[in-house]
Amino acid sequence: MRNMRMSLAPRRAVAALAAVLLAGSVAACGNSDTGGGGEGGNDKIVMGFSQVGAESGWRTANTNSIKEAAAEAGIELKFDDAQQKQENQIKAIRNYIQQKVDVIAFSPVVESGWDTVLKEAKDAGIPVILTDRAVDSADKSLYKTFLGSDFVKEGRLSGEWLIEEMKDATGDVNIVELQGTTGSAPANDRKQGFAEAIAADPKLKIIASQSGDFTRAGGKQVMEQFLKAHPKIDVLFAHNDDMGLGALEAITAAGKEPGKDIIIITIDAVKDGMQALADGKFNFIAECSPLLGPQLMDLAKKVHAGEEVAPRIEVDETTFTQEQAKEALPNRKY
Ligand code: GZL
Repeated sequence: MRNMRMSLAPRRAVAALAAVLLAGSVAACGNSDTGGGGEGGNDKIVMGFSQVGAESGWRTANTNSIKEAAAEAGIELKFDDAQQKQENQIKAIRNYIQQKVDVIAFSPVVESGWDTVLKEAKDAGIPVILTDRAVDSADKSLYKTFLGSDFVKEGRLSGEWLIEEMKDATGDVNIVELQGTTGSAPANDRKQGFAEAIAADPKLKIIASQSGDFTRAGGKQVMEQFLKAHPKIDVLFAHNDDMGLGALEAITAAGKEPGKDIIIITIDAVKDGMQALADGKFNFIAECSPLLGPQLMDLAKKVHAGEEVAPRIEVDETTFTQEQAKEALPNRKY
């Protein structure tokens, strides 16, 4: 068979064409979903976030902090508002698993019922970060870390202020309590911390305690019931500012002066609560910072890079009296 030798020129063209095609295919592989998570395979970290809802001023400030921090950190944020329903959070987390995000973060509306979906995320190799509220899972390997507040301390500081405030009072001091969302970590822990603190003075008595679900409407509705059922109420302890603000309407409608006839203690220190404190309608607020966004994004980058992170990271917080609120208000970020 005649030796089918090709001239050099066409061979070089063929080799050059092959090299171009090969380089192109390698580049395409290099851009595949190698680290960007989610669709498209870009190199941005993709975070799936499930938020409790939009029930309070605190939650709005928390959502703003997370969205602003994600943009600042160059993290692609998929965000879902669960409208305070656990089943919506579980659905959102399953969607994020399907979408193969790089990291999942969420604020669990209640403490229990998360093990199954968190195990699905773990089996999918997607790290989970808890923010704001905690879960009661015994298996701590189901999430990388918790970033948020010490709610027991917030309740305790509230009770300790009341002990001092009432140290010279004579006779029983009747306290009504507006609890946060039933089964949530802040409600459980704030109730515990407050009760432990006031146990030091037997004249301080909680005569009624009910959930207002962290909303203004809930606080107003339950306070109306408290006022109808109890002729002598000396103190209101509300687990957040918003329920306290709702209760203000019920108290004034009942012809009583908030901050004087009924001493009001709340938690959060959002702007509207701090204004009520400065105006003398509230008497004490224990701060609970919603500005978790920047720390959450730093943690997401560390976790995505496989770095070890502390199992629990608590945020710095303080407390406010009426005078301190007047000084702090002009500089409040939320
Ligand atoms: C506390 C947070 C609580 C706030 C409420 O970290 O979970 O939920 O205290 C909010 O205002 O609704």
